[in-house]
Amino acid sequence: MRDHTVSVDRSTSPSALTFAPNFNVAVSFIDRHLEEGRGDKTVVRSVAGGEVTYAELAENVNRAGNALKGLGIGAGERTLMMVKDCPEFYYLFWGAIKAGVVPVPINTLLRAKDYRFMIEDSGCAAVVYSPEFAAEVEAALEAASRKPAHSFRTEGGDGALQARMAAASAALEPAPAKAEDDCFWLYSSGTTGTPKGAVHAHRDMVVASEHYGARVLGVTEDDVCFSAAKLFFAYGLGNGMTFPLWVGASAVLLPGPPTPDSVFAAIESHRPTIFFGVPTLYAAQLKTLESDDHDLGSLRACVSAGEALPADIFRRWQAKTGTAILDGIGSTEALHIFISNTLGDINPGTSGRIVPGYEARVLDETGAEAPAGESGRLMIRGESTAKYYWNNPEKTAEIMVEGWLDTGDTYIRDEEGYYHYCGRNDDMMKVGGIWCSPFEIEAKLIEHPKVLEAAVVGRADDDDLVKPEAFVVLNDPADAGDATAEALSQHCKAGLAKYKYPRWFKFVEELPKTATGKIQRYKLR
Ligand code: 3UK
Repeated sequence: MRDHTVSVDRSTSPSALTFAPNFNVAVSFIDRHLEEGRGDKTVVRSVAGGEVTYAELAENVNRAGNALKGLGIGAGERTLMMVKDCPEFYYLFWGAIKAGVVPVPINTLLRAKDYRFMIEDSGCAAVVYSPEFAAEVEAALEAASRKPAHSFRTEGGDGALQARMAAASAALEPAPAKAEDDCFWLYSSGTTGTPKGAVHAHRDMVVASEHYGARVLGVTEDDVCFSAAKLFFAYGLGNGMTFPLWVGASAVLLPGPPTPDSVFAAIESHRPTIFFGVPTLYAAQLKTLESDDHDLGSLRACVSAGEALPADIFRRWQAKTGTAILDGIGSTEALHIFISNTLGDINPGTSGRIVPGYEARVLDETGAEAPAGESGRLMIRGESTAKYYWNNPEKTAEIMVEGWLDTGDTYIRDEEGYYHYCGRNDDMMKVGGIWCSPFEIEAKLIEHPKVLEAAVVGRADDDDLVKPEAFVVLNDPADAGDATAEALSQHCKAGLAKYKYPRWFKFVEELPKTATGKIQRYKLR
């Protein structure tokens, strides 16, 4: 087999994948398209304006890779990316991989404190960021005890990525690699709330793009993918980049925040065929559709993940738009969706059935497989799962057990093989599809001078979607009331990522606790 190629046999389900012994995945996703004659085809359409062809993409990937190499960033060193959804995300991510550097896309909604942790934990050689995130990223760089040798913006003057790319060579040989070698990381904050770098191999994006993208969604060259979920999430990375690149399709990129209006406008002007959202956004879009009409006629499928899609939202969306929403569960560690509804097999209110190429087990408390209809801990296995957590052998041993991944979710598999989501095994919650740690919000509340103690739990809103609710013990009970609730809400909004502030406050005299003083959040839910 030629270097850097993967053979795909679709005569079986799942597809059989065979990787060349020397396999740098950037060649399959980027350079292959020039050989296959797609050089002049548009690969990226940015809502901010501008289109990129496959030939331009390949050249810019080489330039970005050379820019990193030119700085002396060596094989296996990390480059953190706080980059909005724009062509430079593609250039930097693939340029790094092609040059043997490990890109680490980071959630751009976070704050300096979170970035500081990731900078120190990763021991990165470089941090590259969009100007929009400069205040939080630069504050983190300032505070970090272990600083990267290089930090620069994607755009805006000398020293920015764009300028460095312009000065770099347009030719780059792929760094040697094996399909199982470390390729990129994604930070996940499931389970404990402390971010953990999940280390993914070169083959992982191929596996997820083939098993779920090409086979379940049937993404082809003719599709135009649009993900409201950003590229820095594993979900968005697949939807808005690797799925289209795997089959030679194209992607629409929205650099700003995905609001119902910005998303509808992008769909109407760029006419994607597949749309990827999260339940909270679908609920907000449905509200907008009550008063405004929008043309969603280009869509052949909609996808939802990140948290469970309530059956009611599925039904209202289908009634209003004529298009089904396929709910599927994925994770950062698995890279993408491993249990899903499909266009030919939809069971609203469930996560669907296992994606061919993955295996699932539901385990009871004793570790034995639970019978159909009974709930247990969901474990999954597949070829796209992360190899280990960076710097965290304890969590690796706890969550990645003999090739199986402990999802931290409770599920029921029914007689027909549909998986029903029953909640998390820990106190973590998903808000708008994004991790939210009760501990972090509690710590922020306790900083406020009026607060003695706080406990945060998830509570379902009118759309059946979970948002944080705070139970607060005040130093002076006489302060209880709307004014204090508003002050605490502002305090949280100022110090935490925006989506994390409590939507409801309850002032209580004390919190339920165990004998050892641990808050019993389940009693508050
Ligand atoms: C929860 C769901 C019910 C569940 C993700 C698609 O969400 C993704 O990754 P994360 O690491 O979180 C994983 C956890 O989120 N979850 C995700 N989807 C669903 N719960 N129904 C769903 N459909 O707790 C899971 O363990 O942020 C989603 C593709 C790639 C991803 N990384």
